[in-house]
Amino acid sequence: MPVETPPRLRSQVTCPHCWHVFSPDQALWISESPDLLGDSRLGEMAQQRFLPSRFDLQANALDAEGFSCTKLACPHCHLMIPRALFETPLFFMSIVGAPAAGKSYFLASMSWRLRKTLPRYFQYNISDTSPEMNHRLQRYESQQFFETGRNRLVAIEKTEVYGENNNTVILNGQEIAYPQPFLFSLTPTHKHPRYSRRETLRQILCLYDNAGESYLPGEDKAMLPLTRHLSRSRAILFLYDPTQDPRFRKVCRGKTRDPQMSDETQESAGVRRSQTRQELILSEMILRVRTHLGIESDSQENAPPLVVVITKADAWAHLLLDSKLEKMKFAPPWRPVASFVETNDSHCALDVPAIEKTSSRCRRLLLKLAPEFVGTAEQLSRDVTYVPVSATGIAPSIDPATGALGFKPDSIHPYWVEVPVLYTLAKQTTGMIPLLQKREES
Ligand SMILES: Nc1nc2c(ncn2[C@@H]2O[C@H](COP(=O)(O)OP(=O)(O)OP(=O)(O)O)[C@@H](O)[C@H]2O)c(=O)[nH]1
Ligand SMILES: [Mg+2]
Ligand SMILES: [Zn+2]
Repeated sequence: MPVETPPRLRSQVTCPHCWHVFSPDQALWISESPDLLGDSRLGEMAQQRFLPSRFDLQANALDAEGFSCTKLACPHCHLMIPRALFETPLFFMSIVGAPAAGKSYFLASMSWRLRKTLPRYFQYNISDTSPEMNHRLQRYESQQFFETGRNRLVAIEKTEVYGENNNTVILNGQEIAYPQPFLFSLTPTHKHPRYSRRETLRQILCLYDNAGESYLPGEDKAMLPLTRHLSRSRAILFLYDPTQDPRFRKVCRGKTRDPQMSDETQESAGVRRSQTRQELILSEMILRVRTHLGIESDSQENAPPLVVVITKADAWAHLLLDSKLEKMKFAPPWRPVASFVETNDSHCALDVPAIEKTSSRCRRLLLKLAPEFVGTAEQLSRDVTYVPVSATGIAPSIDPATGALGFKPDSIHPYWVEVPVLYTLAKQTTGMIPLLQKREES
């Protein structure tokens, strides 16, 4: 067995809560003694934060009562930062979209599928960096995929702008609400072809589940900096929901039973729709990215790549599929490049030409039905990819008792939900996910 060398401390750490960048020696420690309560930023019930002067033999700080402490906190917002962030780079990705575009469903299905796909096909382990911080997402995953065998509908609640999704901090006497980050540690297994360079291949994926309302024009406030992660993002996933576009609803009429595709469906039937058109939300997002990154208004330099994730594909993908693709039914876009006989696993490469071909088809469809959206998207970045996904694989049913939309867990079969993240990791990092560049004609 090779001897593991301990990972090196990073010279700079980015706080996943407030995005403050600091050196590890500025980190605060969180006291353990039950008598040391009260913090200037987090209130009187929070454990005290402190800069240590005494350590135990394991190099853990000792608090004023002599308790050994293990948890660290950000020097700016005082919120807890998992220790893994002091050793592993953070890979931020922003998920943006109108209210009811399908962000929370997408996030839950994506993380559930990544837990399976990454180890099975790409020889990567994925784990919750902090189970406490990922708690809400885990709850969604369990509800959607674990509570099978029950004959009742389940639904993910609407994300509130202000509530359990935020951490509140007092800065200069003002209450500031930051969004709850979700963190996933990605580490290559010993079967990964570049395992010998594993130190450079570890990443912590950082995602947020904002309410759609926080992306509306005028909603980016200093007291509610809920979407400032945009400026840290290595890629932006903009979720476009065709069921919210009357032009898509028109061409899908009679072709799907999804209540969201019906013009007649009212809010009382459980269907939510944004009051603001989706390309206006995209324009607002572009403005925020440019403002926070200091990019000139018409420049594409330094803009992050944009993945337009077209949600609820189960309701509209018939517009895209030719008979060949129809047969493939969104086959996973990766192919084995090596196999391991003893475990029956394989190591796969991402089929980039297949993804790009699907992207071109989606772009053509959007150009036909929503051309202004394509125009706006391609103003931000030269690098725009269109990826269809379905977080559920099926249309929601209306619960006769409550009138709300829901799904039977047994009937949920997502497809392509992990593709936007795999594609981004493959393109933006070196060696994490191999790419199949040239299309092999079949
Ligand atoms: N047909 C279909 N419907 C979906 C899918 N994913 C989500 N929905 C429906 O879309 C609605 C909104 O989904 P959410 O994930 O809550 O939307 P959101 O973007 O998180 O909305 P906010 O929290 O308000 O910002 C839900 O009522 C779901 O029934 C999908 O893959 N297919
Ligand atoms: Mg939501
Ligand atoms: Zn912070």
